[in-house]
Parts: sequence; C-alpha cells; structure tokens
Amino acid sequence: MSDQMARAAQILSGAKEVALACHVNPDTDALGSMLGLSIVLRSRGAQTVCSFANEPFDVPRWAAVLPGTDALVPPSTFPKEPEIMVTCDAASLDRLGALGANAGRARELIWIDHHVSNEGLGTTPLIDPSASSTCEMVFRLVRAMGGDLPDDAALCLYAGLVTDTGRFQYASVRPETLRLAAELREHRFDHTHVAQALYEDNATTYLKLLGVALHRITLAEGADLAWTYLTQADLAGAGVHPTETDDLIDVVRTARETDVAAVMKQQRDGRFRVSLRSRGGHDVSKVASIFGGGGHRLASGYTSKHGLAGTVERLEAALRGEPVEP
Ligand SMILES: [Mn+2]
Repeated sequence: MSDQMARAAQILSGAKEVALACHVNPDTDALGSMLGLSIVLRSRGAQTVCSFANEPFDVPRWAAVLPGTDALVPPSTFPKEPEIMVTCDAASLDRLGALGANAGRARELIWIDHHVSNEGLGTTPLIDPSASSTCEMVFRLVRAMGGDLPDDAALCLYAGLVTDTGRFQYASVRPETLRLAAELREHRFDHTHVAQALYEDNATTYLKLLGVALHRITLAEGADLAWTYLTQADLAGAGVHPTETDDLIDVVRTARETDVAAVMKQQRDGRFRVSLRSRGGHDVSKVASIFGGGGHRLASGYTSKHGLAGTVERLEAALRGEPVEP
C-alpha cells in the first residue's frame, strides 16, 4: 500500500463529515465511485454529501439504479470550506466545474483518479493510470480502511467497473480486474438489473436521434477520423436529454475505415464538448490535451469554443500532426 493510500484511509476512517465531488457530466465510474465511497463512510457513522457541478443539477436517468443517491446535493449547498473533501474520477480542477473552488478551500483534499493526464492535486493524491476505473481505486481504499463493504456500495463500484472497462474489453482489464469484479459480485445485488439500466434502456426518441447522428458521420481519412455531431436544437427537437446521448460515441467508434472517432455535442453555452476514441493507433489523450482537455490514451475529451466547423478543422489538423492554435 502506498503512503498516500494509507494516509487517505486514516483520514477517512476517523472522519465525521466528508464532502465528495465528481466531475461534471458524470459517467457511471464518477457517480459509482463517489456514491460507493459515500455509502461506505455512512455505514461507519460519518455524514456525507455528494455533488457534481452541473447547472441545472440534472441527475442522469441511469443513476436511479445506483443506491446512495440520497446523499446527492446541488453544488450550491455543497460545503464552501469542507474539512475533508474527496474528488472522484476528475483529471483536473477544471473538471470539477464550480466545485473546484470548494476543493481549493478544503482543509484535506483526497484526490482519487486514474486518468493519465491527471495533475495530481490535493493534499492526498491517489492517482493510478493503470487502474481500470476510479471504482477500482475506491475499492482499494476501502480495503485499506478495513472492515466490510456494504452490498449497496459493491453495486455502485461494480457499475463503474463494468462501464469504464467497456464491459471488461479494454486494455486496462487485467486478471486482477476480473477478480475484483468477482469479489464485488459476491455481494447481494441484481447485476442483470444494473446491466439493463446501463445498457438497454433507451427512449425511442433517442434511438431516432441516434439515426440522425449516424447519418451525419463524416470520414476525414487524411486525419484518420470519423466524426459526427449533435446540436442543442437537435436535442430539443427530439425531446432528448443530453445525458441520454452518452453512448453515441461507442457506436461511432466501431467505424473500421478510420482509427479515431469523434462526437461533438453542443452544450447549453454553445461550446462543443468533443469525445474522442482511438481503436489503438493514436494517443487521443495527447490530442485532447492540446485543446485543454485530457483523459486516457484511447478515450479522451475536451471542450471547444470554435463552433462546429472550427472545432473539426482544428481537430483534423491536430490529428495530421500539424501545429494548431487551441
Ligand atoms: Mn473513470
């Protein structure tokens, strides 16, 4: 066990109140790791609050399958100067959105993450780019704290582990990842129900919008890129919530003609959130970092203020290895 892990375990074991945050637009690893740790801490008598800085504070629909969501509070009621704060799955301060300011004022800041591009922030950074998920790291932390893992926490960690490994297919999956999954599955929860909520629960309105986005796929073979996009008008017209479109990139990435896939989704403020995936030939965390983002070698993202055409133009140039102005 690393010194930092031991320190984090010691701080949390004696904690009375803990404020937990994860990155904006949380995925299942972010919410699962945060809620899983919150459940563990509550089971040991601590008070917890959990948040992420989405405004308005929309909790994704699939999150209903996760226990412990009663700990969720909007960022406005999150402690301004937390005594002990934990961040989950955030590669940078920026990814915490408005809660980055709270993190900056926290007396103890335990920063748990597995992104390569992590800045290593906090008084106690727990960073391991070789970990399959932040949920795996939270599991190690709970083990370092000792004692039992409640079944509800096991469900949360399992959900994040399943999704961040692409259902155990990505390169980050090692034999120990599968052993961790098996250990979590020893607990009592309905994994088929979890899988259905995460992977087989689309509204027909979204499936039709998926058709629109797939029809728009453009191949930029010189840049080894297949890309598509959705605007705020597309979402509003279809009556689809942005969080329902999270798995669009997983369909686009299957395009065999190019190595890199990109989905550009317009945010409420007009900027485009760009999700990048590589089939193995590019380190897209490097590409994202050019534009102020980050992530993993084969999965990364960033936000662009250059409009759709400007965003695509810059991305193609970056993939061709040309100098670009972020
Ligand atoms: Mn993650």
